[in-house]
Amino acid sequence: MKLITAIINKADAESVGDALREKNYRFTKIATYGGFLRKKNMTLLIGAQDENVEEALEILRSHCHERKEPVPVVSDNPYMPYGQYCSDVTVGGATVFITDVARFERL
Ligand code: 2BA
Repeated sequence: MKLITAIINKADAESVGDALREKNYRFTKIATYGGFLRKKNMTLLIGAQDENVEEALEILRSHCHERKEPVPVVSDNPYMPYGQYCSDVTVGGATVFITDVARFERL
């Protein structure tokens, strides 16, 4: 068994959840924050059998989209006050960690 930890955009969470439910995956959604942008994102914990991992990743791949997010440009230049100029970073589709589950119990 594997634990798939997927950090996704909040905006994609509903459609990913629907698609996972449709295929009978069990998962937990946690409201999280990105350390860099400090914006809300969503983390999914998906416990999946080894043979289902690729299908779960395919669901994430097809429902999680890249987005551009503005980041304020930091500059020493007094003519560029903080927050007035922005640059874009590309966020997502999904940041995924796959780990082996040593033991799984529902008590
Ligand atoms: P954030 O930490 O808010 O990062 C949002 C986006 O900002 C990142 O998108 C990346 O494009 C950029 N970014 C992050 N750190 C950066 C840095 N030090 N310098 C320049 N640009 C930086 P993604 O890579 O798609 O990550 C989306 C979210 O996934 C992250 O939100 C964070 O919550 C999570 N994440 C990404 N990599 C992670 C990791 N190695 N460990 C834990 N969480 C991670």
